[in-house]
Amino acid sequence: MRIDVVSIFPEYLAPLELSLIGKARQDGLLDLKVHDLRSFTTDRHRTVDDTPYGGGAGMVMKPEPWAEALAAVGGDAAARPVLIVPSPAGERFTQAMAYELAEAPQLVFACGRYEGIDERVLEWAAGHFDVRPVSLGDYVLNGGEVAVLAMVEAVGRLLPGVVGNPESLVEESHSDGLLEYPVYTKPSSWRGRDIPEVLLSGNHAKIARFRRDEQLRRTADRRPDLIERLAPESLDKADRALLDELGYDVADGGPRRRAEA
Ligand code: 6GU
Repeated sequence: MRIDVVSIFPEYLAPLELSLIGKARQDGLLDLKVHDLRSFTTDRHRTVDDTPYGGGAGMVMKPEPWAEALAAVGGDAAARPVLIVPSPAGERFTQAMAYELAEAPQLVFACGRYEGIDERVLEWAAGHFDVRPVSLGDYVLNGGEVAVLAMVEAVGRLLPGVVGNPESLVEESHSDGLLEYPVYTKPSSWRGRDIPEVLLSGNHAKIARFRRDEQLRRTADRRPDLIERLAPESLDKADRALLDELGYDVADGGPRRRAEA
C-alpha cells in the first residue's frame, strides 16, 4: 500500500518510523511518504492560511497550496485513491473503516490545522479522489496529525505481513462487535489475587465460554451502545441468557436494554 501524508508539521509524523509501522516500511510492505504543505506554496512567506470569509475566529487553510500538494501526491486518479481529511466534523473512524481502507491501493491524508481547509478543495478533490472527512471521536484536536498517527497504525497493522501472527487480529476488541476479554499471565497468584480458575482447567470449551461471558459483561458495562448493535444471529443460547441477566431483552431487532423497574 502507498500512503502519503501532507502536513505543515512533517516532524509530527516521525513516530511512523518506529515499531510495527516503521518495520513495515523497512520491509517494503508500506510505501509511506510525508510531505510539507509549505513546499507547495509560491510566495516568499510560504503562506498556508488566511482569514475566514464571513468573519469569525481563527484562520482557514488556503486552497492553492492544497491543490498543488494533492495534485502532486495523488497518483493515479483512475485508481481512485482515498483522500482522508481528519476533522472533528468527519464521519467516525471505526475498525470496520480500518478494514475497508486497508483494501485501497493508496491513501492520502490531508492534515488541516487552524479552523480547517477551504471547502472548495474537498469539492475539487472529489474529481480525483474518494474524499472521506473522518473523525476519531467527539473531541477536538489542534490538527489532523495525531489522528493520522492513530489511523495509519490502525490500517497499517491490517496489511498482509505487518502483524506477525494474524490470529491476534481475530480475537481483539471490536473484531466481533464486542470489547476484548481480560487477559492474565504468570504468576497465577499475585498480591493476593488469583487468576480465574477456569483458565487453568485445560477445558477449551469452558475457557471459550468464560471469555465470551467476560466480553459481554465488559461491553454491557463500558459500551452498552455496542450491545444494542449486536446482530441477533450472532448470539447463542448462553449469550442470550447472560444478556437477560444483564438487563437486555433479545428480540428479532437485537438486544434492547429493559426499562429500569
Ligand atoms: Cl480526525 N481531527 C481533529 N482535528 N480533531 C479531531 C479528530 C480529527 N478526531 C477527533 N477530534
